[in-house]
Amino acid sequence: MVERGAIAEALVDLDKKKLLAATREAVKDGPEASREALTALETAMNEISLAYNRKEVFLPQVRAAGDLMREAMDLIKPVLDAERGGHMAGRIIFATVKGDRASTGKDVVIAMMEADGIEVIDLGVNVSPERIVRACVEEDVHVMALSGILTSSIDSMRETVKALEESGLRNDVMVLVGGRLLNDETCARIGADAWAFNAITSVEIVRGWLTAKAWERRGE
Ligand code: B12
Repeated sequence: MVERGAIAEALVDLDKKKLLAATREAVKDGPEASREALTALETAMNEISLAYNRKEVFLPQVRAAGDLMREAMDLIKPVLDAERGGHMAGRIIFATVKGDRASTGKDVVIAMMEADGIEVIDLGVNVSPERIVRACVEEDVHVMALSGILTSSIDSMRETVKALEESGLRNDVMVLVGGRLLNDETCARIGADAWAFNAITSVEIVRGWLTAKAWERRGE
């Protein structure tokens, strides 16, 4: 069994040695324990960003925790890749929208999706609507996931969906938006199909869309 507490605690304490040791332990226990370790990393990362809001930690600590989280995820990924044996449930595009440079939330959601067998084309941060739409065409994907944690990102998400509409592809592409600052009202304003604020819900939504080929069933 993974000591989920040990992983979260080590990340919160920025204790690299302890974090990597606890992650290696989890990885040794196999895919299930590795998935639990990913969830522990996400929970701890969210806790750290909330502690920042309460002014209990400062930006350099949040950034250092993000870097440590990525190092731990690098240990977990090969175990989950090996479990899947190359079989992927489908491919999606993922990007942090124009004007927003946040990568930590995006990276943890992507790791969770990949752990579930979803192939993710990560376009990075601060990505323009045109580039995101072009990638959908070039990669022939039917799901687009947009990340943003700034209030201004809501407008960027709206612009991205508009660009999709203008390209004539809106009905062929399901749009998921996240983070934390979104809700039903902003999701509707953006024109997205769904929103989520954590990795587990994101994975459930996207897996459901891929399995049902949701873009073919619009209006049914
Ligand atoms: C770290 C950080 C930064 C770092 C980001 C580094 C990096 N590589 O990511 C840096 C230093 C670049 C930064 C810059 C700025 N930041 Co900043 N930043 C933060 C901070 C402290 C933590 C964010 C974080 O990493 N959280 C941890 C991750 C795991 O959580 P998350 O991002 O929310 O992701 C989760 C969910 O949202 C969701 N999710 C995320 N993406 C997606 C996508 C999909 C599709 C789905 C379904 C779900 C999903 O799942 C994730 C996992 O659970 C937040 C404060 C906070 N409490 O969030 C401020 C915060 C976001 N920043 C803020 C601001 C103002 C800025 C700056 C404008 C500051 C400035 N004046 O320069 C700049 C903007 C730069 C830019 N253009 O992007 C404000 C935003 C206010 C607002 N409402 O607009 C915040 C809220 C701080 C505050 N309280 O004022 N920031």
